[in-house]
Amino acid sequence: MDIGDTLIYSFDTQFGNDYRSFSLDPNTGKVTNLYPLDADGAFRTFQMKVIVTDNYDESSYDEATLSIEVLDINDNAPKLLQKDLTAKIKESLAVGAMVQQFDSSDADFLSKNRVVRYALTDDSDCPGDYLINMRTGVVRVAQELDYEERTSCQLGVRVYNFPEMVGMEQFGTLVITVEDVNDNFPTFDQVRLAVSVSPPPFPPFPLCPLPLPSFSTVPSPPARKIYSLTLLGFSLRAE
Ligand SMILES: [Ca+2]
Ligand SMILES: [Ca+2]
Ligand SMILES: [Ca+2]
Ligand SMILES: [Ca+2]
Repeated sequence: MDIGDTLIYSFDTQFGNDYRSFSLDPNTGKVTNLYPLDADGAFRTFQMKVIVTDNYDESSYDEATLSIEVLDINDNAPKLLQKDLTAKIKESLAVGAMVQQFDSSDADFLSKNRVVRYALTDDSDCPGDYLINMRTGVVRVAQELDYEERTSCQLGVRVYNFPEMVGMEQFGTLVITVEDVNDNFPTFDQVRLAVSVSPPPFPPFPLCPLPLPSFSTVPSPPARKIYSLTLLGFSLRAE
């Protein structure tokens, strides 16, 4: 470079198309991106040629290759594939059995920015009944269920990046419906019942209307309430 020379910078437009994403200050050589850069998209690396000329002698020039790699940062929160899930289970489902599973995706490029964890939020209306695997998102029964005590439950679920970063999270819900099974024995209101009948007439004996013991049990629709009693050789069956 001679004293008084002015250097002019420009892209070599014969060398690919990557230069179209950048501007080059012809006087300072400063390269600026024209569009937002995104390591998570298809354009993570760029390569272009920069030519520098002496404005007094354009035959005098030099060139350099400029390679640009866009580095990934954690700028995408994990997203639940389905935010709101439901499940129907029987009250007899064993402790530890799977109820439902949350799944998620994370658009970040580097695996370290895609590490996700799952947790139940504190606003569940059945605390302690269920738990979620922090790594797999599988929800399981945590303690014995009882339809007669609780017939449904809404769980709040949070998926978040680990290590935690502000805003890198999403929330979902799981509504669980508990179905009844016949898990209660019927019980009589009276364990002893006194019945008065007239002396049996001559055979054939007519059927005697008998006061039947009242019957009670907690609701269990699938169950039929059947009982029978034997009196003086007569068998009586009621359903
Ligand atoms: Ca992320
Ligand atoms: Ca990213
Ligand atoms: Ca029960
Ligand atoms: Ca039941």
